[in-house]
Amino acid sequence: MSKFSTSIRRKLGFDTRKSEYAFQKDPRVGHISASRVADTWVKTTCGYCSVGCGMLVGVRDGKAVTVRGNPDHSVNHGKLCPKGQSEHHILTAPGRATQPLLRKKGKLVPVPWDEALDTMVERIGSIQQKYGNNSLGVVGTGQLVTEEVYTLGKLVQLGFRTRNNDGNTTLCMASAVSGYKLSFGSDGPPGSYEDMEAADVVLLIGSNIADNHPILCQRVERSSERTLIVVDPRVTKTAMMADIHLPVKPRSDIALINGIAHILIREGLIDSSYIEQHTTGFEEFAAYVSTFTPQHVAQVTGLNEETILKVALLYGRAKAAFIGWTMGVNHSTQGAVTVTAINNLALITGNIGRAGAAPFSITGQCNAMGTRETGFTSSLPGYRKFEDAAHREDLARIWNIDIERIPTARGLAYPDIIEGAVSGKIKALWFIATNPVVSFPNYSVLEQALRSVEFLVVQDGFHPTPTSDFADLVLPAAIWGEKEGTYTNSERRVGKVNRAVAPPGDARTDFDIFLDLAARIGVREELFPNWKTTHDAFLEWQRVSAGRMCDYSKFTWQQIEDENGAQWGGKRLYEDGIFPTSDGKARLHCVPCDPFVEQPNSEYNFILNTGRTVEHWHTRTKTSQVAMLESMVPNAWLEMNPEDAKRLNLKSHDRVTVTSRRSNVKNLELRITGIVAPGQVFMPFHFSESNSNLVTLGAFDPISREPNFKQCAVRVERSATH
Ligand SMILES: Nc1nc2c(c(=O)[nH]1)N[C@H]1C(S)=C(S)[C@@H](COP(=O)(O)OP(=O)(O)OC[C@H]3O[C@@H](n4cnc5c(=O)[nH]c(N)nc54)[C@H](O)[C@@H]3O)O[C@H]1N2
Ligand SMILES: Nc1nc2c(c(=O)[nH]1)N[C@H]1C(S)=C(S)[C@@H](COP(=O)(O)OP(=O)(O)OC[C@H]3O[C@@H](n4cnc5c(=O)[nH]c(N)nc54)[C@H](O)[C@@H]3O)O[C@H]1N2
Ligand code: SF4
Ligand SMILES: [Mo]
Repeated sequence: MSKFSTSIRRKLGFDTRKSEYAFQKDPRVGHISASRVADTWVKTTCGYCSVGCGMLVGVRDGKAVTVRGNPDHSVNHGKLCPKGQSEHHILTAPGRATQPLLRKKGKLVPVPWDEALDTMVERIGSIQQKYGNNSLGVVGTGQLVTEEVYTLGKLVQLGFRTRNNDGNTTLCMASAVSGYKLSFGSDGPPGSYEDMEAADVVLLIGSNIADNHPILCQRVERSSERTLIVVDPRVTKTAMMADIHLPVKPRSDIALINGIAHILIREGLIDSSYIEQHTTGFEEFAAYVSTFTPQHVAQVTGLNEETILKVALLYGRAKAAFIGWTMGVNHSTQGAVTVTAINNLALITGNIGRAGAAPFSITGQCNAMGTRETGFTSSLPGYRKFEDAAHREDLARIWNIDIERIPTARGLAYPDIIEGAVSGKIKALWFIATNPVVSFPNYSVLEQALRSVEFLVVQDGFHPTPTSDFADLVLPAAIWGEKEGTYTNSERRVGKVNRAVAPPGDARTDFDIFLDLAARIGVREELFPNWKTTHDAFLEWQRVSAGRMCDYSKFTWQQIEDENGAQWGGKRLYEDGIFPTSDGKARLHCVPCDPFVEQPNSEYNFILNTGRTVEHWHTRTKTSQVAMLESMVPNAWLEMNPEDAKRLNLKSHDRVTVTSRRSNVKNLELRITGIVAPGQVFMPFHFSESNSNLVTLGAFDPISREPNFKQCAVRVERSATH
């Protein structure tokens, strides 16, 4: 447990010995009840989003009683958003899972750990014996510490010997990963947060940072030195902050980006020497985008030609331009190629590898990056490739195992694991720190999968959850605040995560559960020799990542703790313009703009968009337990434009039903607002009781396998009154 330094204590305005007294007198703090006065402060990193804010958890009598932003942390300079600010409340929430539960005669009943894990090993073993090793599907998460993700990958692929290992990150960042690989030859966000401040043009595409990465907003505060352009069909809070908002028609982004490239080439606003030295495919690309005339682009996007021209000129004339994107880009059947289109823009203008200049995926979960780097899912640990024999040899040597043990191709991606369960290929499922009943698209297929498998394990910090209700075995896990390791944020900053309190009841860390399972299947000594703590996993991961792009061998746990994080790869990648491709050059891609899959028609006449709000986190296992957050947004809603509401004769707060070809969601509170354009509606996906994924579409990007969460066709009616 690390106590925070005297300098921080002084900055926070209280004396080391008399902290209670000083806190209460601090006018910024107001009155603090004695029960919230900490006796110890534990330095850590926020466990919600990928911004990666540094924080201090105040502990008193073994309980987390308060949280403060770490004033010395370069990411947040002491600030926290409402979720971070109330994070300690989740640790003692009544919904925590505290004991293993095994389904007996149809009911989940408490069992000791030994029985739980023996049963798991026995059931999975007999299923694998009967149907083959790959009949086990495992779905992990971007919410474990890196050391746990690394351990899980080895355990699943080398211990349980199934290739069908993926994570909820395929619902999230997979398109960014695929797009980076297609353009640059490797994953890895090239820039840093400070590039947002240094840029004179910041273009955010499908990214609502005001709700979802609030602490990044201070980086793009209004300034005469910088133009903020936001591309989003909705007038989000982020769009309201912008100098220019481009309310594109849903999924017309590729046309806009190609159109900007066309104007840049036409106007000579490109960096010919960068193109010549560091890219391939320019001639073909230039010919391809020449058909994306402003006139054509205006028609596809719904923007006017002057605006398109203005934005292109701003981008082209910028000394340094930054493009950030999030789920408005990734959540699409064309997600991966949209990312390459974004990368094209950066490459032809040389806006990469310089201060203020980067194409930059803003990630989602606190440790989505850690899973990408260590993951044994869509690639081998350390951004290595399954298909590269030299990479497999590397790992076999470090792990001291036979190279034949390492698969030569990735297994099924998450959506294909689910389809596999429906078709009978997958017979056992193990979910770790993810809640697919609320988060996976097209619920009815997911439900079929959960009901079809012979054994379902759900390992979660909370119970019941909509998914753990289906489980044959529930494993109670420690969560953020109860374990030690690292998270890596969007800007590749590895931050230290510390244990402030003990987990409740019999809950154990995911790491302990993994090692215990390894012992029970007889691979602990072979795969995890002498490992006791997550630090042992970190030490091995340092060796595995050494010399790779995501090199963790350059810093120790202590260093990242003391220095409030360290960025692997430094501030920015590709400063030398050399890319990890066969010829060292980045690839320009010709990207067609196809209409999204399920277009509205006369019966399903609205386009449904789904997403987030600042107060809630995903499926609300955590934030529904925090009174302040839950009371601010207690229920789901549907946003509709006044024009449509008038036509349908609906009033604000009416209860409405949203129906797609798959199912419906009833009794949503109607919000009539100009935030959404006519013909479009929006609902949050946070609420299991009004589950947006009952109606969303099971359509996936052919490259990244990411779902098209952001558009499907629905109709809206007043809900029947009972
Ligand atoms: N408060 C809060 N913060 C979070 C999370 C949370 O649950 N709650 N989750 C975290 C995670 S895991 C993630 S991935 C991030 C997600 O962060 P964001 O991607 O910012 O979140 P979303 O609301 O899913 O979608 C962003 C925007 O995409 C827009 N969009 C929809 N269709 C299109 C389109 O065709 N083109 C364009 N250009 N835009 C479109 C939507 O209107 C929406 O405003 O947030 C992280 N931060
Ligand atoms: N319609 C629609 N659907 C979406 C999206 C959308 O925009 N629209 N967004 C998608 C995106 S980007 C994402 S990232 C996913 C997120 O979807 P999920 O991964 O399902 O979301 P969470 O609610 O974060 O689920 C994490 C689970 O892990 C548990 N947990 C937390 N910490 C720990 C831990 O340390 N150990 C263990 N074992 N359990 C823990 C929590 O209690 C929770 O049940 O949703 C996707 N689904
Ligand atoms: S912005 Fe993200 S990392 Fe920072 S406090 Fe909020 S949820 Fe936590
Ligand atoms: Mo996400």
